Amino acid sequence: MGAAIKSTISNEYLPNWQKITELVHLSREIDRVEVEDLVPSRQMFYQFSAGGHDVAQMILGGQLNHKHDAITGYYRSRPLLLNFDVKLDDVIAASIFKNGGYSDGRDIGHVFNHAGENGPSALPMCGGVGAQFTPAIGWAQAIEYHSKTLGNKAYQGAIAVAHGGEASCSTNGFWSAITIATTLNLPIIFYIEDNGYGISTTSDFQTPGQNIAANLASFKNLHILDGDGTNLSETAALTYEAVSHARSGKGAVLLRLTVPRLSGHSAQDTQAYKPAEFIENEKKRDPLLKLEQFVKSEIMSPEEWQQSQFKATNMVAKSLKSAQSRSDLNPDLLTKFVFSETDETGQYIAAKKGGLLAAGDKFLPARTESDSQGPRINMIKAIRQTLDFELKSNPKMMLFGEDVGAKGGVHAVTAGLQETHGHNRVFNTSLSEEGIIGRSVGMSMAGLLPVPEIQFRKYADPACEQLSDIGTVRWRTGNRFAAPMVVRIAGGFFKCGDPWHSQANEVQFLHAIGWRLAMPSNAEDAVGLLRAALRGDDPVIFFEHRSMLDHAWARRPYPGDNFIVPFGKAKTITKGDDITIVTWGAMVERCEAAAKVSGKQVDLIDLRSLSPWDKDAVLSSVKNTARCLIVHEDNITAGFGAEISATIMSEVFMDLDAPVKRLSMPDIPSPHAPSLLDVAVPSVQKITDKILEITSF
Ligand SMILES: Cc1ncc(C[n+]2csc(CCOP(=O)(O)OP(=O)(O)O)c2C)c(N)n1
Repeated sequence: MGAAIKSTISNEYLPNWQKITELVHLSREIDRVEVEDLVPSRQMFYQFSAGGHDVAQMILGGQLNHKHDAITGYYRSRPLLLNFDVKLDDVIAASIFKNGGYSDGRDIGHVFNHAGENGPSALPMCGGVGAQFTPAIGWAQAIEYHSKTLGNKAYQGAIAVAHGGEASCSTNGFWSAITIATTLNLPIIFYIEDNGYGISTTSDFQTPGQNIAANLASFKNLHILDGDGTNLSETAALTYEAVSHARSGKGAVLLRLTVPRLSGHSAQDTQAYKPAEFIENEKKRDPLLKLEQFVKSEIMSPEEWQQSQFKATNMVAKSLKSAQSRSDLNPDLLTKFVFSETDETGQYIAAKKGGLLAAGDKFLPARTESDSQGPRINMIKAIRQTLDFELKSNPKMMLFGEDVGAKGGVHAVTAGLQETHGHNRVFNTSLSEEGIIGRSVGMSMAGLLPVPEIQFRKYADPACEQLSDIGTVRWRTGNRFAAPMVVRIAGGFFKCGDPWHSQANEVQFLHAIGWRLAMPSNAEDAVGLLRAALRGDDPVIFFEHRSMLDHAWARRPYPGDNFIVPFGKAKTITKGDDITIVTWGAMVERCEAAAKVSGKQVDLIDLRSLSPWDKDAVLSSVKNTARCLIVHEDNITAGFGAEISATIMSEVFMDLDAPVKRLSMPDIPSPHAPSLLDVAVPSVQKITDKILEITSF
C-alpha cells in the first residue's frame, strides 16, 4: 500500500504507489507493443504515447473515485483511463479495428469514451484540440444541478476534470470554459500537462512567458497550482490540493504540471525539430526513473518492481491475443446509431449515458390531433407556453442562453419563465456560443435536458465545432453515449435584413451528421414540433423564424399540452393537381398567397421538418402533378432545394412533364435595406411567375 510522501500541503493523502507503479508499467507496455509491433505491422494507424505524462496522470487517476466524477480528455489521456474500470482487451481492440473497444472501429483508439456505471466516466473525447473544455463545464454544472436543484445527494462532492496540453490553452473552448467555471464557481479542475510542444510548435507561441498558470494568477475564483509533473511528492501534493479544493465546493482549479514528452507527437513523428540536447534532457526527466528510485527505496523490493513489469507484459500479451481473436467489424452496421433507434416494442435503445431514458421522465400520451379551442396566439406565445409546460413536466430540463433570464430573450420568447421556474432552471449565460452549446454536451450526458438558445442563426458559428461533434457522438461511440438537446435558434429575415441577424442557412445543419431540424411556419406546428423535440432522444435544431414569430398569418390557437407533430411528416396546405410546391418556414405563407394569385390548383407542401424530410409526401404529390417548384429563403447553391430536386429526379423522373425548378435567395448575404431585401427574398410575385412558367411548360 501507500507510504506517506512529503507534502507541504497535507499529510492526509497517501497515494497508492504500488498501484501507480503497476498502472504506469501497464501504460508503457501498451505503448511499447503498439510502437514496436502494431504500428509497423499496420494493425493500427494512430499511436500517441503518453510516456512522460503518465506518472502524473496515475497520481490524479487514483483520486478520481467518486461515482459521478467525469473527465474529458484528449489523445494523451489514456493513462488516466486505465484508472477506471475499463477492460484491457477493449483498450487494445479499440486501436486494431476489432469489435468492441469503445467505438466498434468507428473512431481512433486513443479517442476513447467510458460510461462508468459505479465509478468515474470518461466523456467521449474529440479529435479537435480544445473541444474537451466546455463539455466538462456542462458536467460540472450538472453536478451542481443534480445535487442542489434536484436534491440528489449522490452528486455531492463529485467533480469534472478537463485534461489538455499547454497548446490547448490557446483555444476558444479553454477561455470560454475558464469564464464559465469562475463566474459560476463550478467544481472543475483544468488539468494541464505542459510538455512545451504542440506537435512541433514551442509553447512561446501559446502564451507569453510560456506559463499559462503564471498568466492566470490573478484570475478571480480560479485556484492556481503549478509544479513539476515529474516530481512525485510535489505532483501528489498539488493534485491532492486540486481535487480537495474542487470537491469541497470552493470552485474551479487550474493545475499545471510540466512534463517531458518522451516520444514524438505520434508514432510517426521523428521529432527532428527538437534540439538533441533537449531530447536528452527530457529522457533524464522521465518520471518513471524517479518512480523507480522512490518505490524501490520505500515501497517495493527490486523483485516486486520486476514482477510488476512482468505482470504488465503478460497482461498486455494476453489482452492483445484476445483482442486479435475478436470478430471483425461488421460493415452492415455502418449506418447504425446515427440517430436514436427503437426496438421492436417501440422503446428507445438507450445509450449508456445521455438521453431521454437516462432522464427517466414520464409524459402523458402524445396526441397528434389538435384540441385547439382558444384564441389565436402568435408563435412567441405558443413556444413560450410549450416550454413552460415541459419545464413543469420535466425537472431535468434547463433553459439558458444570452439574455433568456430576466429579459426573456431578445425575441421575448422566454419572458416570465425565469420567474416561474427559478434561476437554476432558466438562466443567462456568458457571451460564448461555444460555451452555451459545449456545456450542453456535458449536461446531456449527465442525464439532463439542456435547451440552449442561440440568439441569431449567424451566432451559432462560434459553436460550430461543438455542434458538429454533438451530432456524431452517438455514432462514433456505437451508442454508448448520446447528447440529446434542443437548440432553439432564431433566424431568417425580418422587416429588414442584414448579414448578421437574418441568415437562414438551415442547410448547414442538414449536412451535419446526427441532427434533427424543425422549421415551423406557424404557431400550431411550432408547439407540436417543439414538444416532439423535447420528448425525443436526439439533438434537434429548432428554428424560430424571426418574421413568423409575430406574423398574423402564423397565429393559431394553442393546440394543447400534449400535442405533438412527429418529425418527418409534412403538411399539405392546399391540395391541387396542377403543380407541387415544396417549401418551409417563412416561405409557406408567401407560397400560399402566390398559389391563390396564380389561379392554379397547387399542391402546397409545408415540410415542417427538414431532418428527416417527408420524401413520400413530396414524391407522391409530384407523381400526381408532374410539375414541381421548390421555394426556400436560403441561398441557391447547395441549398436544401438541390437535395429535394435531386431526389425527385432520381425517383420519379419519368412522371415529370416539366423541369423541377428552384426559387430562392441568390448567393448573397441578406441585405439590410427593405428595398433590397424585397428583391433578394422570393416574393409572392416571383413565386407566382414561377408557378405560371412551370405550368405552361
Ligand atoms: C482544433 C484542432 N486544431 C489542430 C489540431 C491538430 N493537432 C493535433 S494535436 C496538436 C497539438 C496539441 O498540443 P498540446 O495541446 O500541447 O498537447 P500535446 O500533444 O503536447 O500533449 C495539433 C495542432 C487538432 N487536433 N485540433
